[in-house]
Amino acid sequence: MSIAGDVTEIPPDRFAGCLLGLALGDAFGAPLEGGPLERLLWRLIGTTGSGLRRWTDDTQMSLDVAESLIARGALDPDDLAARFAGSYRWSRGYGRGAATLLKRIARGADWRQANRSVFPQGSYGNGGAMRAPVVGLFYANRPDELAGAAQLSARITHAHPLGLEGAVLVASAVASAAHSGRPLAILAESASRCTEQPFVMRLQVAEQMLQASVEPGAREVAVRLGNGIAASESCVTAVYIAVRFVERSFPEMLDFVGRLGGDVDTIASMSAAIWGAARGLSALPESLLERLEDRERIAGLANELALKAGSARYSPAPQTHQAAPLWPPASAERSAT
Ligand code: R7I
Ligand code: MG
Ligand code: MG
Repeated sequence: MSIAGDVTEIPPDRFAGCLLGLALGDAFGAPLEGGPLERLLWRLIGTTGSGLRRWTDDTQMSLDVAESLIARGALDPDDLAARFAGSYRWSRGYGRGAATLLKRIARGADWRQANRSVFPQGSYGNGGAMRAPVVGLFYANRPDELAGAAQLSARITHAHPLGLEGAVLVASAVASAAHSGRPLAILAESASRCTEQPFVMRLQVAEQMLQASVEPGAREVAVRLGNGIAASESCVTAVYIAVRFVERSFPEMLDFVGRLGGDVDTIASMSAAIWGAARGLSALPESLLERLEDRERIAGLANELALKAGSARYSPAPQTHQAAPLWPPASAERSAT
């Protein structure tokens, strides 16, 4: 249930499913990302000394968000910016613009200026969206704060309206998945938050694809919904794939994302975070988890985040009528942010 004001407990298993799903999608998608040079590089640096699959910036920044929320109890952009900058390592494969501006923040720049110092309108890359699942989980029981928190978490590095929109979409999809896990509800509830045109149009295409009698192949999905590094080229794709595969197995979903090409690690990590929020840790394959870098650390953070989200939970005002919308309308959200 995700009715605004109706607070339901989200089991810790779903927090762990989301965070570990995200890391698995990232770590197992990374070898398939990019052109021949990037793949060669990842073959050299894509495993830890003990042979585990390394994850990339998608997971690193998500862990930064989790640690910041646990430490601060709410989205604190200054704390988060400092963590992003402190965690930056080139070997995690950050986007070029993000790498430049994180190094500027590490040297003392204020994120409020740095976030437009590479691209004048801010980045429209998917780097804000790829870490938004953590925000979606944490704010899942506070739907009136969720979009604002997702935007703020993205704005530190991705101030462009399309970069922000991707974060809102992915955070909303995770919140909906953690509550109900019902496929079409995930799509409808997250779509109701979107107003930017490339997203709105693609969400309509995604809905049609989900209702069609014949499922499109990976190539068609890549062409019609996108498989690129821009938020508008990858976030709807990830939500569509999570919804399509939420009642099937995790490896089937990863296999499909691998065949999309393009920004595979990020589309896989966002899809897998939504899938994991709906299905929980117990549905993730042990055969993949046992090969993942830092599995125990991620599981521990998920548990701490669940505890913190529970204690910071929204207390609804007494309801005077039962006709509340599933989520607050997007216009109300945006005017509050
Ligand atoms: O979005 P970002 O953090 O990158 C995330 C991606 C994921 O796939 C990760 O797995 C990692 O591989 O990188 O990094 P940004 O540098 O902010 O954006 C990514 C790219 O989008 C940039 O390097 C640009 O190529 C492009 N881009 C833009 N190009 C022109 N004008 C983003 N914003 C703009 C823009 O405003
Ligand atoms: Mg990456
Ligand atoms: Mg990527």
